[in-house]
Amino acid sequence: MKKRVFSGIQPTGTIHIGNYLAAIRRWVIAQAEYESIFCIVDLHAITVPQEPKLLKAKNLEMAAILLAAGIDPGVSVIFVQSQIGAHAELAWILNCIIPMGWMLRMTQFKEKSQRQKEQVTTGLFDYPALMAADILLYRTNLVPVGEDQRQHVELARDVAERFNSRYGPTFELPEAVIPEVGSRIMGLKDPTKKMSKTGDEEGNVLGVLDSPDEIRAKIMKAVTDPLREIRFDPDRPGINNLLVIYELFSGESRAAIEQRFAGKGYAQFKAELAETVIEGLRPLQLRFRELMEDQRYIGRLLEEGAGRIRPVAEETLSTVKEKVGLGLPVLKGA
Ligand code: ATP
Ligand code: LTN
Repeated sequence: MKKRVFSGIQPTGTIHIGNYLAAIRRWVIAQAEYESIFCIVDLHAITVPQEPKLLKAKNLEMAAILLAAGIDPGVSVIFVQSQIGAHAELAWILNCIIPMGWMLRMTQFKEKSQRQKEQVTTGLFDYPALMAADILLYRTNLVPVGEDQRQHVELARDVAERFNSRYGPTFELPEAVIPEVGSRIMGLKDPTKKMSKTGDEEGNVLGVLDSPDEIRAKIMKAVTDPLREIRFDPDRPGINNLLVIYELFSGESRAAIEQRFAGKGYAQFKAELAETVIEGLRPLQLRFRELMEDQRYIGRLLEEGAGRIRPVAEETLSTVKEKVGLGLPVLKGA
């Protein structure tokens, strides 16, 4: 039997090249080999305040980006999380078996809650339980994500083990699949922190829908260092990040890249990087614009996607409820 892949992305902020290189582009490759399900996680998005109309529009835009990137709805399932009620319901049940201590260790919550200006919600704290529900509902084997999600996928695995040992074999144990290169694309302005969809200043984030001029301007202004030597070196976060981006968009080897730019200046490297990124994103951007002309088509695909896998989610949920003892016993009488 084919292994099953599941992953999710929040319909918020600017979809950036970190999301694209570490997640979306790898999902496109995964779908050829694995049975794949990709989820637009709007219930995760509302863990921080969202403008209601914009959130709906973002669900649609995110679907269009996934399709434009090459997710094939004839092969994979794409759907919006809130359209399948079982996610929230399973998350509640998992809440009741996840020790608080496990949740308190989640580093993303610590970072996000420190950065956030508004009041931090219980939902933001509980985010990993909902993510575990997403993964476990579909008997997922592999979860392709960026480095920042490793701890959450491990939590999902721990929850599955705990449930299985308490109630008998129920869930598959999921495994994170994280790329060796590009699992953490850094900000252009602050290359010591990951590029982020939300809360990053303009110029730090390279959006997959950015125009060629925006891409050129942002890359030319990206922070480097005074060493003027174009070489992969994790101790030089600015230039290293730009080289990793070049490597992933060009598909060239590190040796070839270093050779190509030996003795050249940062300005020339940046100019070539910008053109490589522009070319790399061009097909996606063209297809995106076409798709957005027919929003009904995208809506239908999302409905169909949810319709196709809802039975899987519901079956898992009803097994879980049965094992936990929710609902009524077998009734005697007429
Ligand atoms: P936010 O920063 O608002 O939390 P995000 O940029 O992390 O958003 P998500 O929707 O949370 O975006 O993530 C979607 C996928 O992109 C996840 O698999 C995540 O690991 C990956 N990802 C996010 N940021 C980066 C990055 N800078 N480099 C590589 N992968 C990333
Ligand atoms: N938390 C993830 C998005 C996400 C996800 C998932 C990823 C929600 N549910 C299930 C993989 C599997 C993030 O990228 N911030």
